[in-house]
Amino acid sequence: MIRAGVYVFDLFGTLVDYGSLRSRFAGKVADADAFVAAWRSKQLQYALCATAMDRYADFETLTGLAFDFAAAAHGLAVDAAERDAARDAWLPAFGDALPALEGLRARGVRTAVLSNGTKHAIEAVVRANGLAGALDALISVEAVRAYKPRPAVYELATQHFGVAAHEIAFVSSNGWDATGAAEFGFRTIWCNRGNLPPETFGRAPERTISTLAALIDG
Ligand code: LAC
Repeated sequence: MIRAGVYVFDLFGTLVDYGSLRSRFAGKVADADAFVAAWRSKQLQYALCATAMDRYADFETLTGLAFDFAAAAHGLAVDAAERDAARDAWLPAFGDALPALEGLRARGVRTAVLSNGTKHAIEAVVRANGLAGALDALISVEAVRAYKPRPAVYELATQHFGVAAHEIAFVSSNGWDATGAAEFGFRTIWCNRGNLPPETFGRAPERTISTLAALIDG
């Protein structure tokens, strides 16, 4: 395991599972997997655009706008109430999340979430999944009104814990997020849940794992 006193986690896709949304749209669109992938991809694109354009809107707002785009692209007619319900749907934690957090804490490691989500959304999903007791801090990008991989976002974690970047291990299932964190100076672990090829742009992660269980090996 990477020896670091602080482990910081991405939230959506890393600790909690977007995949659960696929069943919500099965039968409503021709290809629910493609619809959810398009939604997620547009959500991240809007977050990157908001950061590049210095035109911040919170992640829930961008998620709703991305839903509208993906729905139009996939021929899904939605009303606003249905869109908001999908946007705010409960996302379950991956089964490996709580044991990994608890395992790290048992080794004296401090743990945190650093997410694009609003503080309100992060708290809600962490609490609903019973993860709150295993996390020392919930850090939202809201404080800097920009999104990962802007360095100022990763800096929120070093500021919070009062440590240097190389004293933090950062865990994300998003390759681009792991790259951004590595560029910032974190010791970075890419949890390659999707069995994807490695990113080809930017600094490579120090370690690649396929589930969070591997975090507490060794
Ligand atoms: C987050 C998204 C990027 O939780 O997964 O920050």
